[in-house]
Amino acid sequence: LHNDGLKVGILGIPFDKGQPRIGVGNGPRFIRDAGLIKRIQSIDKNMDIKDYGDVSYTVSKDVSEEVENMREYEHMASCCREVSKNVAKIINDGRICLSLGGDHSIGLGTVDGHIQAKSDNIAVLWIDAHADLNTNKTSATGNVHGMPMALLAKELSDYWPYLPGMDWQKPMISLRNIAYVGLRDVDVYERLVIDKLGITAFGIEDIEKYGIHSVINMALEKVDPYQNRSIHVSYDIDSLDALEAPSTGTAVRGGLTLREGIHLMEMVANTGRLGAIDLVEVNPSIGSASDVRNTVDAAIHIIMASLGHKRQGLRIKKIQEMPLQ
Ligand code: B3U
Ligand code: MN
Ligand code: MN
Repeated sequence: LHNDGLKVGILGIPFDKGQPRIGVGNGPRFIRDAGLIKRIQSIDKNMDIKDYGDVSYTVSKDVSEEVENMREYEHMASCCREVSKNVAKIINDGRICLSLGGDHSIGLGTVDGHIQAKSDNIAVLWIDAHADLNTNKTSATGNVHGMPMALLAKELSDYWPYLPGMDWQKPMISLRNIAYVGLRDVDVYERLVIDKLGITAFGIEDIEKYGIHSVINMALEKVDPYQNRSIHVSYDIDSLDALEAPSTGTAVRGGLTLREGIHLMEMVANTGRLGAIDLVEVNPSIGSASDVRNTVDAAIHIIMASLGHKRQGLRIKKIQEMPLQ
């Protein structure tokens, strides 16, 4: 029998201006250099993997205006426009799009591209310690990596001023189609919005209470009730505990274990409807060499689980290779 295998497209997005720390732009290089493609290929030799390289952008004239309390706005807007085009193209090529960040502001571009390619029929799991749901009026930092969800949400479009050079971006996703998992560092206004709009949100205490398996089942039931949507997982590495993934800009203790992160990705892989994954906020300039190694390795494990790698705890390795009696 001919096995076609998954088709995957890799997109590097070395963008670091959504937050103040240098280094996060090197995430794609470190993840690739740790053998990403070889390790993905080891899941299934029939998997068709194509590396589309890194996104580049120039700040165009129409984005040169500043927007209040959005640092490096013109860079984020210009970069995300390119990201969106590239992600849409990769998905239209029939591939699962794996985007390597970069900081999480690029989630605006990746989700937008996925929406364009799948004409709105997508569900988003935002796996993060943070809600990334600030507008420029509520943000205490002005860092745009704390804003992509608010830019994407239909329900919040009235809370933004006119954003020059963002006409390509339609806040098209309804907050009903998104679910948070792993929250534990949420700002006051973000909390208010989550409560007021009834956004599906599983904090770290819910994972404690119900376990990751039930939490993901509940989340998928909410955002993809008819099991017909293309699933977008935007995975912020800081969802993991700071001990598991220390090399990230805003590490928070008390997070997901790597095992929980892997399990949730295995569950998404099992749906057969994964359309796009973002793996963001790996910052190789933070921590020791072994911190960086652990963080990059955690990222690769998460990615592998999303692409069908199965842990072998109770499984016999390759049943078809065992001699028949
Ligand atoms: N909510 C804060 C902090 C933050 C958001 N995302 C990260 N940190 N990684 C903010 O700046 O909006
Ligand atoms: Mn984030
Ligand atoms: Mn985060």
